[in-house]
Amino acid sequence: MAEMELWFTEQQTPDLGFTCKITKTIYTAKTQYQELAILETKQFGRMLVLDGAVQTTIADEFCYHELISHVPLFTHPNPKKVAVIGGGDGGVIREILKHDEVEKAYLIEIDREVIEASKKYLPEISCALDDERAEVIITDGIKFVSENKNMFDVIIVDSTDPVGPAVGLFQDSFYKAVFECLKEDGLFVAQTESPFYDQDLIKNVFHAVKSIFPITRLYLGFIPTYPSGLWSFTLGSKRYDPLEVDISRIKRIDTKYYNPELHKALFALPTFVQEII
Ligand code: AG3
Repeated sequence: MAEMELWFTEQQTPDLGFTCKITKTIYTAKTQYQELAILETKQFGRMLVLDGAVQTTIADEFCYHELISHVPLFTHPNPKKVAVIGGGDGGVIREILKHDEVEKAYLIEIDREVIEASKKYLPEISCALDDERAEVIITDGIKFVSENKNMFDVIIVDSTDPVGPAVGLFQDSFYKAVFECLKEDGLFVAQTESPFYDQDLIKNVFHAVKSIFPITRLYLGFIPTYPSGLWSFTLGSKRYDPLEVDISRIKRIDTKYYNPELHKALFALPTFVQEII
């Protein structure tokens, strides 16, 4: 008898699904905040799923984690204190710690169980969480940024989609608190979903950030397992412009997606994306 096939589908839109064959359900849990699953997929290796949405996979996590980390960290000339809001899998922390000048990287995650499951089942991604320069703080990111002022050089918002626990991370009041939480020359980046499916969100976030930060830029990357593959990131900065970076001074670090030649090219937007903002 043929072996039974198991498939996981993320319903990316009401009318579209993204389906992968799975060989094993490694772990599932209903946490205080969301439903969590770690799946073994054939195509992408292990996959972290939260509330039915693919967060990261072993095969393509580098695309997202490098893009959301190295663009801001190579835009700031001397990032020493960095905070990640969300990002419980630890992938962004791993990338941040590739920068020698970073003294401390804080992971501000609301859901302890995401960190624990990632430490146990996704060691390739979570490996840097035990580094001595990393510090994990389990708390609500919104509360954290509003209670700390003038503290970070760079803040990276690695949230889930704007539903459930992450809704508040896409609101104007949060970006204002991020502004206050940054030092006088600080900058931040947030993941802001797909330019194919989330145009209203991208537009709203861009204009909210623009009304608070002197410099606001949108950049794009390709992440195979996310809706449409094309993904956006919004950067708000008090002083440094990613488009003014002297790319000849970017240090070589070990990356598979990011490189100095891409740094500015990522900000060149297709016409339909220019029209969103
Ligand atoms: N955070 C962004 C995931 C968004 C994916 N959306 C979806 N599949 N519908 C990723 C966390 C990785 N550290």
